[in-house]
Amino acid sequence: MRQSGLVPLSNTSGLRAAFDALADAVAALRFDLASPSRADDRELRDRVTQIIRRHLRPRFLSPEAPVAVAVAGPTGSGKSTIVNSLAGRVVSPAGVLRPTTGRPVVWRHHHSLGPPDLDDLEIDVQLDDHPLLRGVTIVDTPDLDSQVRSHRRIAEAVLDRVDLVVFVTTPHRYADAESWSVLDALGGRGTPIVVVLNRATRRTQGARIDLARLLDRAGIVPLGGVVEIQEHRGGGGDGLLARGFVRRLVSVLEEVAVARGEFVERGIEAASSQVFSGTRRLLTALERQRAAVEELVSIAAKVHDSHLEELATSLEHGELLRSDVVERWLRSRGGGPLPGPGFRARVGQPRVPEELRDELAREVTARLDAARRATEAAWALHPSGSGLAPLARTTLDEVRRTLADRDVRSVGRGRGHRSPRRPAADVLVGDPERTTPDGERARLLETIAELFDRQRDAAAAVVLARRDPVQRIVELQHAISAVEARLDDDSR
Ligand SMILES: Nc1nc2c(ncn2[C@@H]2O[C@H](COP(=O)(O)OP(=O)(O)OP(=O)(O)O)[C@@H](O)[C@H]2O)c(=O)[nH]1
Ligand SMILES: [Mg+2]
Repeated sequence: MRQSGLVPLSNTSGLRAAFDALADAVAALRFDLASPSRADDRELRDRVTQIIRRHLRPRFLSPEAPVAVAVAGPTGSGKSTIVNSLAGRVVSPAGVLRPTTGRPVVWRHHHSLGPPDLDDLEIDVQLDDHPLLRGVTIVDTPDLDSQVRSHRRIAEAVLDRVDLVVFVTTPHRYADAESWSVLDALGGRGTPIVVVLNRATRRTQGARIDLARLLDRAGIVPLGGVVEIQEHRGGGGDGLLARGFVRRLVSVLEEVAVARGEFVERGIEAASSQVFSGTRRLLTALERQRAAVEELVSIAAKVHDSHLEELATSLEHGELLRSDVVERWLRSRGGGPLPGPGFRARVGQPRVPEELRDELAREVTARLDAARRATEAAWALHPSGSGLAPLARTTLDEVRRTLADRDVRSVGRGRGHRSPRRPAADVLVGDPERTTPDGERARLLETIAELFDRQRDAAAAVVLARRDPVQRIVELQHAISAVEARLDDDSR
């Protein structure tokens, strides 16, 4: 699968269509089968879909729109203060309570359209005619690390849809794990990053050097190096930093605005790389799902096989029916011998005597039910076994009908057939005086096995109903190949 490549911005309609088809194929995945990774798999599905629909698509439609920039970082690092200071007015209220910013604030030019598409999120929009906004649109985001977990999700959704990230941290927070999991992810997909060390003082030189070292180790080359903003004391009532504090950041953003096209392309590449790696992980998750389905189906098959085997053994030993029923039947026949090899069942006459037929049906039904319950119990122990629909019971009625049907039919087939037919009765009561009527037993077992097979297939259907259809997986593979082919064609 493709990593990344140059994405030309002229004539992107074919590429856009290929990405749209990929988004549809990804969005169609259900991940209905339970699994330890299901929540993550679904989140990844939604994320990949959103990156295509809300980053790539709007960018292909508005290639000329400003570079989309997110300001992100830990709570209280001064993100909102910095955005306000760039604007020269309060566009995103800053505060002493943590966390402060709960929803993204988009600061953009009056006339700018296009990315980032945040229509599915609750946002505030601040329109302005600040000269910086001709080249960049800036989004202040909620924190990545406060108690309010939803903030991180919202911030990451924004990060997925911008071309560049201004990461704001402080000498106290720069090494936090939360920050680094985001920085590593951004670095991994190649998103350009501006790193701001806010509230720097003469005593925090060591922090700046250490931060630069950590970035270097992570393979991240921040635009303009580590941009320091000095700690200010007090300040105006509106909490804005004096111009001089953000001068360096302004000039980095102006350079970004000048090289707009390059950053837009890098944004597309980062998003594409995220889509490719995300799709790869989804395909792996589907492979895991396929394996789990196979295991669950094979559990049902094994349980049914072993129950059928037990039944066959009981039958062989003449112990399938309850002994009191058998004795009652033998007594009712006056203790006479069982119909032997000379017995000829009349055409259409069932070979299992009526008195035994009901008991046989009851016993087979009970064994089927035991197999059903054992299947459910074994499934419950499997990581993907929860949430499956309950298995339908094979009813006594169905068992009766099937046994009677085969019984009469097999005799019926004997029309004009002169050879003596062994009755099923001695198979059932297992008269030890007789030679074992193997053929007869096999015939009866075959009918019972048919009932077990039917129930086992129904169990498999319950599992298969929760799997993503094979067709969907094929569509996904085709869609990703089509995007790759497009990118290869276009970059040639
Ligand atoms: N004294 C001083 N306070 C600052 C400085 N920078 C930011 N602050 C204060 O730090 C607090 C947090 O600033 P915010 O801009 O709200 O921080 P944030 O990163 O947007 O925080 P969240 O919205 O919670 O993610 C505010 O009370 C700011 O006034 C500074 O350089 N000096
Ligand atoms: Mg804020």
